[in-house]
Amino acid sequence: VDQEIASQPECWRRAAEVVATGAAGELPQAGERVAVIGCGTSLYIAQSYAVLRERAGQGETDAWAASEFPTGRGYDRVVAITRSGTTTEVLDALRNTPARTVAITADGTTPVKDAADALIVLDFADERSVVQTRFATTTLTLLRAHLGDDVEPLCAKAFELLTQPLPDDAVNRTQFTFLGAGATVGLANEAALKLREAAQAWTESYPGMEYRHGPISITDERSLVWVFGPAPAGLVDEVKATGAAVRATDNDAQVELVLAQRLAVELARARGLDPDHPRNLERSVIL
Ligand code: F1P
Repeated sequence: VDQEIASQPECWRRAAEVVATGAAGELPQAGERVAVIGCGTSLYIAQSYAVLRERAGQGETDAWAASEFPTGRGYDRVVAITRSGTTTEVLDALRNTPARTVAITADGTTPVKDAADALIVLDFADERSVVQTRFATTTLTLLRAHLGDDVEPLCAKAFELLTQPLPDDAVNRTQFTFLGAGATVGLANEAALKLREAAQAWTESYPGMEYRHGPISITDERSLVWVFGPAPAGLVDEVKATGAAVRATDNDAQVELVLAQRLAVELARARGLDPDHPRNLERSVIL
């Protein structure tokens, strides 16, 4: 997983090339009503992209856990994210929707190739670790590049964070809460999932404003509260008053996620766990 984490800036550049060369032509057109579906990590990337696309004025965009996808709803296009291309709920949703479908996957030889109308294969971002890191962020980069985002500054910042120290004393904390807003909520969810999967850590994630409505009660001096994207006014002071450590920066949340991935790995090793093979989890969940 270390190498997979470290190779992210390079993979992001390649994703931008995929878009530049027109190979992502099946991604949604402006004005289409779009659903983005996935499970676990792939769902959280879908959540982030849905907000980005809608805020970019490209059209109504909803993210769904594939298991909850209302197949009868009138979407113009469904975008499925699935590294393995074998996840049962994703395949079922693709087979049952009347909408035009495109799947983003790491392996174009799996059942998703028949379930989706079109495929975008990011094989260069595939992974050996069960825990997803670079496939997820490379998919998000592809989608962001398609919306017109400049990928290069993200790569440069990610390179920096690959060697930066982890947040102070983070490895010794016992509770981790990730907060986001808008497009960063999905990334906060993904960071929390990384620590859960790799390190069996107690993690939570919320929209920053929602966290104030109850979840802050679990925060104390053993917690690290990590804000992805701009912090809502007053939040950092409220968290500090609990005694928790807070990390809030101006960094793009996708780049902060890289640091959170590194924390997940370090935390796993500090706890004597193998970050590549989480308890009770396989590369693909097939039901
Ligand atoms: C997604 C998934 C992840 C999980 C783990 C295994 O599958 O189940 O949610 O965290 O990494 O894969 P996929 O549909 O993207 O292959």
